[in-house]
Amino acid sequence: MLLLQRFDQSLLGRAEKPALEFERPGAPRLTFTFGDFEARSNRLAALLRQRGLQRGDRLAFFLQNRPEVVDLWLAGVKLGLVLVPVNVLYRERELKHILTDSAPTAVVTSQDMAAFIPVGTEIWDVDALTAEAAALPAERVAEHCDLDTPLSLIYTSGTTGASKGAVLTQRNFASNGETLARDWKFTSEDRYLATLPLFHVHGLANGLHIWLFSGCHMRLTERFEHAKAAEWFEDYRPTVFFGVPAMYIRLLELPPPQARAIGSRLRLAVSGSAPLPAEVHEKFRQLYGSVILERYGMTETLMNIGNPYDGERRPGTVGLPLAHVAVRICDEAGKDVADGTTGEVWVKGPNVCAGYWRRPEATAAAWCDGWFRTGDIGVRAADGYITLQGRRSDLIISGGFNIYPREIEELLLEQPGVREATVVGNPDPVRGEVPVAYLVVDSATFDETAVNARLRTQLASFKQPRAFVRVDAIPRTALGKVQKHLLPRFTAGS
Ligand code: MLC
Ligand code: AMP
Repeated sequence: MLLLQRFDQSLLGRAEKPALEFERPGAPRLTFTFGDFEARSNRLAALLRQRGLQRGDRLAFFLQNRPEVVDLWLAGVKLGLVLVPVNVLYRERELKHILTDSAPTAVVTSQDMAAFIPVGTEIWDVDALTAEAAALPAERVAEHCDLDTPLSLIYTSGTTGASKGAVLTQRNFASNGETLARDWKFTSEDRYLATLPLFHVHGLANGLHIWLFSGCHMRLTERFEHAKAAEWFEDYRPTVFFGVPAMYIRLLELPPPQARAIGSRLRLAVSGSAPLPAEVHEKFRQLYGSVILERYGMTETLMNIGNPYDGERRPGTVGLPLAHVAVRICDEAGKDVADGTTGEVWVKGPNVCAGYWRRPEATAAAWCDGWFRTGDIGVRAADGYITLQGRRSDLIISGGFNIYPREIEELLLEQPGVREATVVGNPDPVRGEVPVAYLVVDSATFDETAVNARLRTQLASFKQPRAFVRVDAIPRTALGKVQKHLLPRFTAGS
């Protein structure tokens, strides 16, 4: 079934049903039916067409979570556009790269965020767009699309090099959403508390699509705020919650009676995007009486592997391959390793993206005989459960956001007085890891405050090194490769 036909089961089939409520600090709660989204996205599609957008054209959005992201997504599906979601925390350097590489017709953003967008980019204000669209007819506007029609370019660094756009097709979103809505037993009666950002695939491909496929109810928040979480859970009474480990760690702070009451209404709590410590899994079970379902996904493949809905949700593991996903654990030569032996996780299935945007070499390097090499290292137990053990690259994951040390290292090396720089992930109790920079500097010219300030304007806040550790030399192998494990251990205050 085509993606739009699948959406139509809610957009047309449940037109009168309450679909979404939206919370934003200091503003009244907004509510929408599925029929509202059908009409809003038709009007928006008509406007985008008037502005000259055609099938295959890119349209970026740089927005916090808000209902207009749903409008854009639906209008994009209807017109066969390629939407480029951009992390709201990205700053000059990241934005410039993504916008140059994807070459969108325009970037849709809000007034408060427009100033971050590089000069020379066509900027469309989201409120102005919505107001203008409201005057257009609500009749369905749609182009013919099939499942191979690209729907989104989502930027990820993959295992190496500059950030690349993964070309995700309508099939990728359709197959993943359909499998999850079924396997996680979603019904139109479910209440989904959506706090994950819609600019990354966990919240977008899993959350948004399961909601549209099942016709359940969603409360969308602008972002996750741990100070508000208790209030949201109490007030909305969700049956389903998706989060990253940092969110679950925050939720452990709630008083036991309140946690127990929330847990009694929650039929499914899903964690992913970073490793969930087994101890958090256990503490959450004790406190909430709910066993977290840990799952594993990535931008290029959407979701791959997950613990079962029915059956054992084994702490520390990511569970079993999804119904439509084939998984191999391979050695360096691409041969399958035996169960119990560590190797790289390779995947194949309708969830895997079509390749990297305009980067045939990177695509050729990441695929082998139709299998996508994830770069994640894992091991399969005899009963099929897979445990992730790390990455081939030195990726840092902070609060579920990915950080490629090289990007920060390159920027540091451009700073006056920095002779050598290397960035590593330091353990953090809430975010899992935070970046720390080790520098060899020329003390006469290096100015830490100025470097810090410069990095803030260039990079997302989560990539900002939490400390600059000055060392006499960066340990290297005879071939010059940095030996990060030999760096002196950093502890706060050291
Ligand atoms: C986070 N911050 C935001 C923000 N989200 N700022 C503005 N808008 C947002 N939407 C910033 C804060 O300003 C702060 O900056 C820092 O992030 C942490 O914020 P916090 O309030 O202290 O939150 P904390 O309790 O630490 O939790 C952080 C978090 C955030 C969980 C809210 O890390 C987050 O939203 N993570 C989700 C990432 C995600 O969706 N990943 C999926 C990738 S897809 P400062 O300056 O203090 O650092 C994927 C594949 C897959 O990986 O399928 O799994
Ligand atoms: P992204 O590029 O943002 O899509 O991030 C994908 C990466 O997040 C994967 O390649 C994994 O390294 C990591 N990841 C996702 N889910 C999990 C999980 N449950 N446990 C450990 N790592 C995870």
